[in-house]
Amino acid sequence: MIQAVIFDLDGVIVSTDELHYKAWKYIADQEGIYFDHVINHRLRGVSRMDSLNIILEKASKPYTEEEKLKLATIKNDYYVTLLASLTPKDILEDVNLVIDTLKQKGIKIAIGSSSKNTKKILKQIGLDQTFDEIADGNDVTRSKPEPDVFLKAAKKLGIDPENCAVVEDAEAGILAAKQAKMTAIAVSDARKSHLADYRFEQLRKMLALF
Ligand code: B16
Ligand code: MG
Repeated sequence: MIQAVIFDLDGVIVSTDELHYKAWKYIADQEGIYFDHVINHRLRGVSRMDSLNIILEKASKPYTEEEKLKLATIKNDYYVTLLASLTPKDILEDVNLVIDTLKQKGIKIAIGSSSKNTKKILKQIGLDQTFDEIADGNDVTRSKPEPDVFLKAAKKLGIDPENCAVVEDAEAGILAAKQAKMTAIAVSDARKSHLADYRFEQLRKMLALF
């Protein structure tokens, strides 16, 4: 029986895709590296350093770990300034309805995100007091598709992974959910994943499971 739902943040609750794109594009241009929306798409759900390594696949010279850290810091500083533009209006469709309904039914809710900026983002969109627990990129060293962030969320909730469902928009997140032995609910792009247990075009359709 599903007792808790763990929501991915970026792409499920709010879309920060374009803000990540702008910030990574700034880095890529500065370094003379080709970067476009197709490459940006591969960064969904992937940690900051893993994202940088994907971008550097197109670089013409090798980068030291120190140089990489510097680039990731510049990217993040820029990205954080862009986050200031987010407001509650950016909450994605159906999110408030789904959260309210799950709460009424006594289902626990948590966030399981790769982002180290999770708390900042939730504050910007006015959902910082909404979730029972938050597990994010600051809680784990191995990012999705490893199951760590979802297992951490389940642990914080005090609920067995088998009784948790994950809502994800990225293939890496669906893989992470299945590795954690959780029910995987796919929305958006993740619906392409063969591993998902359920696929919904609209988030509200997941309420049929409760
Ligand atoms: P940060 P999610 C992920 O969030 C984003 O989808 C991904 O594009 C980003 O690289 C990652 O967070 C790390 O974000 O640089 O803020 O720590 O989809 O797991 O909620
Ligand atoms: Mg996501």
